[in-house]
Formats: sequence, C-alpha cells, structure tokens
Amino acid sequence: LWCTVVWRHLVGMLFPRESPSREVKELNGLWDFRADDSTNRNQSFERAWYKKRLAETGPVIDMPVPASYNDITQDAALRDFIGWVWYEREVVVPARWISDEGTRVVLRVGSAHYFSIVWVNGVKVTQHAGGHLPFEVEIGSLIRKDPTTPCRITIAVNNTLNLDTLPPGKIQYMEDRTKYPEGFFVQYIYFDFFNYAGIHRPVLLYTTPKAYVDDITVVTDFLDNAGLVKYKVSVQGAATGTISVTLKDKDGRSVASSSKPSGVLKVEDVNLWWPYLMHENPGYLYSMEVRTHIHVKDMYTLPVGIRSVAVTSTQFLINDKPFYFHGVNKHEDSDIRGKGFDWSLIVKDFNLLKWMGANSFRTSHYPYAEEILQMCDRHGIVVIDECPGVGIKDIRSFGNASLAHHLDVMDELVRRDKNHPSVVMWSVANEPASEMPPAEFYFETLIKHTKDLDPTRPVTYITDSNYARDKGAPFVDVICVNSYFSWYHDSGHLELIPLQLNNQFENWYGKYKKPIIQSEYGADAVPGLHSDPPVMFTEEYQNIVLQSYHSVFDQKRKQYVIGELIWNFADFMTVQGLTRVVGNKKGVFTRQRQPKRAAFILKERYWRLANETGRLGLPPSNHQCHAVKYPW
Ligand code: BDP
Repeated sequence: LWCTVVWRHLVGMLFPRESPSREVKELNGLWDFRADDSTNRNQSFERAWYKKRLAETGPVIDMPVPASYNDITQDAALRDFIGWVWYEREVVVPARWISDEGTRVVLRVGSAHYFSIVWVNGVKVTQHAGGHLPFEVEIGSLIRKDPTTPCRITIAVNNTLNLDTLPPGKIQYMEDRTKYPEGFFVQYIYFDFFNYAGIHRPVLLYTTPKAYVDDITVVTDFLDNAGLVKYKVSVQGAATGTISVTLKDKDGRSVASSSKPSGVLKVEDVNLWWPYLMHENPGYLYSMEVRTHIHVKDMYTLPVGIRSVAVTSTQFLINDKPFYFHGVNKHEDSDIRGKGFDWSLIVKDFNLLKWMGANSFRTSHYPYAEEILQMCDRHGIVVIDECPGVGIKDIRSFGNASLAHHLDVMDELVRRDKNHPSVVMWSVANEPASEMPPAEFYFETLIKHTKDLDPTRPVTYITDSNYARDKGAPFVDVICVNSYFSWYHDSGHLELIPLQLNNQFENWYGKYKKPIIQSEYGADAVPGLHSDPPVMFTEEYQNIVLQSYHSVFDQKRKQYVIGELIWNFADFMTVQGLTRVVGNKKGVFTRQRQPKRAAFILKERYWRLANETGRLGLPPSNHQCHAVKYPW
C-alpha cells in the first residue's frame, strides 16, 4: 500500500509559518460588522457595500475575529440571523511588502461559515463554499496598484444551508399570513448543534518569495530501527531547480537529508510517533526543513511524526501495535465565542483530555482548526478526522451536485490535514441516511475517492443505521456505530443496554467482519440533577448508561471492538427545541468545562484501559503517581 501512493496534484495549503523567507501578520481583533437584514436579504449586493467603507453604508458594530457573531450582542435577531453578514477592516501593509515586487502577499482565512466572498479595496479577489476549511488568495498585485491607499478587506459571509451544502439544510418560506408575516422563513437543519456563523478562525496576511514551496506531502513508515519518510515537495513560481530537504530531530540534529524534490529519507534509530499513554515519550516530532535555491531562497519547516497505521479484521494498528481508542467526541463550541477559535479553550480542553486519560477524539462533525491538530500531533492525541458531511438525510442530498461538492470538500480536507501524524482515519460523514438506495453509489464513490487521495489511511463513516440495511458499510475499513440505548428508544430501561449492545456488535461484526468503534453513546445529564434509583437527565442515569456500555465493551474489546468514544466531551449549544434544555447536555463536562460525575467514571476507566492496552507500558513511576493521587 505504502509504495503505491499516487501523488495527486493539488495546489498546496500549507499552514502559514514564519521563516527567514516568510512573514505572518495576524488580522485578528475588532472588525466593522453589519448584517444585511433587508427583507430580500440582498440589499447589500444591490447597493454594493463592498465598494466603500462599510461604515458609509449604514450603522456598523464592533465584531471580534475570530468568533461566531451569534452570541456577541443582546440582539436575538442577530443570534438567529440567516443571510449575509459583512466584515471589514483596514490593514496597514508593511511598506517593504508593497515595494518588493518579488514578494507574494497572501490573504488567508482559517474558516468562515458558510459561504464567503472577499474583496480588497472593492475588487473581488476570491470566494469559498464551506464553513470549516481554510481558503486563501494572493493580493500583492492589487495592493501595489495604489500604494498610498490603505488595504481595505471586506468579507461577506452567508450561513444559509441548502440541500447541496455540507452540512445540508433547507430554507422554507412560511405562507400562512395568519401566522407569519411576509417574508418569514425558517432554516431547517438536520444536525444537532447550533449553526454558529461568522469568521471562526484566524485571518492573516503572509508572504512568500515569488518562487516558493507550495506543498509538501509526507508518508511515513519504518523498518526495524529505521524510519522512512517518503516525501514530495512542489514548488510554484519557478522550475523546481535544486532544493534541499533536511530532517532534524528534537535537538536540532540533522538525521537525514536530500537535494531532490521527492524521495525517501531514512532515519536510523528512529523515534517513532506514539499516541499518548502508549509510550513514555508520545508525540515525537521531527522537523523537515525545505529550502529552495532559486535566486530568492524560500524556507518552510514542516513537523513530521514517523508512524504507521493499519487495520486488520479485528484490530487497529499503530506502529504495528494494537491501538484501542478510549476517547471522546468534541465540538468547537463555548460560551460567547460559539465556534470561534480560542487558545485558552483549546489548551484547557487538552488538559482535560489528558487528565481523564483520553488518547483520541473524533472531530465530530466537521474539520477542526489546524492548530488543534498541531496540538494533537505534539501531545500524541489520535484523531478521526471528520468532514462536515453531517445530516445527509434528504434523498436529494445524495444527488450529483451534493456528491460533487462532497468530493471537493474531501480534496480540501485531505490537502490540509494529510501530514498530521495524529490523523489516523478519515470519516466522510456522520449518520447519513445510509439505508436509502442512492447511498450505495454515493459512499462507494466518496470512499474510493478518499482512498485515491490518501491510500495510507483507513476511511469510515459513522452509521446509526441498521446493519442489515446499511448501504455503505461494505466500503468502509472500520465500522463506526452510534447508539443511544435506553435514551431515544426504550427510554428509562437501563436494564436493556447489555442485551441490545451485545446484539448490535454481534450483528455488525457477523455481517462485515470488520473492526468496530462505538463512535457515540451517552445520555443527557443536567449538572446537579440527582436521583436514586436513576431517572433520565440526572447525573446518576448518565453514569449507569456509561457503565452498562462499558461492561459490554470489556467483553468485545477482546474480540473486535477497537474503541469507544463518549458523546460528548462537553455540553454544547443546539437549536431551540423540545428535547434540548439550553443545548445538548450529554457532555461529561459542562459547557464551562467543569466535570459532571461521569467525567470521573471515564477517568478511572481510561487510565485503567491505558494500563491494560497501552502495550509498551508506562514507566511504573507514572502509574504510581496517578494511583496514589486517585486510588481507584
Ligand atoms: C447523534 C448525533 C449527534 C447528536 C446526538 C444526540 O450524531 O450529533 O448530538 O445524536 O442526540 O445521533 O445527542
């Protein structure tokens, strides 16, 4: 498999990093903001708001970037707004970037939900469909046109979801005038999280020389003591010419080098990349320094973890050792910020993950910020990387236009995340209507495409369908199943969990003979609600649900169950509805990241699992230190 990697040519999307040849200027902070609340939701285009300063078109407010705009003000209409919102900011561009024609100046948006159009000084420079992946455009020639005018960046973002977007949605106009005023419409969504919108991740300008390292792809493996780094560098703006590639270890010592744009670097006495709790030194990263030697030199440094991933009919192997996923599903979600990128939140979440002994998470239900994956690389947290294919329920969302967009999104996702050692599997969808007849062609095409893009990682999607009716399961490498026994059906009947869960596993394994991850299970618990015997929504009920699942996992993990991911790491916001009390309360932490009782149950379990399944064994001192502190 490893030898047959097909290098598809896509323009690169390397994470912007500073280097001797590259500068980065963050544009985070306050932007001017205005929502287009005209009845036809189109006045901003009719009046060409991009042509002048936003403040000259009407009243603007301060809006932080990055952040969702929804929870920033006291205005319920803005919280629930559907349509175009406009962001604008004037940027002072360093004089040298303008005067030096040999400098490329790139504007990059980490993510904006959902559809974005970008203008610089009133000139449209790019547009992008999709709310969770970065996009960028070179703006050097534009800002050089008139170096005396400031650089005015205008970004219009529209959060409307339709049957062909990912995730899909539907807009319905309400015609009954006895109930709804003229123009009243509803955005229907088929997923269970608030459709937060705005500029969610950092916006920045960065430079490269005219001839620059556009993309790097690495695929790693090892043979005995030697690490193997297969790589390919692509250069834009000049013929590739001579380049130099140097792989350095953590101490900055060169361990392998080459002057070819592609090849295999061999690392003697390799330090492999290991998951957290599987090794005393997890998340080991080398640095790959890539230099071009065309008149102006460029340099880019890529972190590289050397590891292998493989799947058998009963196991998930990392570096040829069985890996058991004991982890969580997350959301990018918090008070006030919504889905806005926030380092404090990210670092807190990693501290909580490590505290509870989680070795993995799934990026339910969309790609997370690249900075989060970088943290995973460094801390050895294993990732199932999910695309935004959530809520594909309407048969029309299985049509050609939807599929074409889904394939494009996978291109963008793999291009962005292919070099992260933490990413061990792609998830192409969550709970699609995989029993519908078109699902067979849809998933066969989608999964095959993903494997063509990246033959080195297994591919899955997350099912809640019945094993006998699921049309896509034959194409996945790992079966991922969500189930909510004693919750969404047989409510209150905790005693049924073992029987139903056991049958779930036996049926899926019996039919497909593929390893299984319990990719979601859980129950809502309103923190502070108690009842014994347990009733739904109390902390006790959540605990018993978890423990009942765990007893079955403990039998099946000896056979073919390769992981368990709790739904959810933390409480999160949803649309208002009868089954949600200020959001989804299935978190084992509150939205403010305080533990419910269930967090301690998972913590005890995960550390025990780490001791049993982290095959390399941790140094005894590590274990004892925890055993002393938490004597379970
Ligand atoms: C699952 C969905 C997840 C929901 C969860 C729930 O995958 O997005 O939040 O149910 O209902 O089916 O809590």
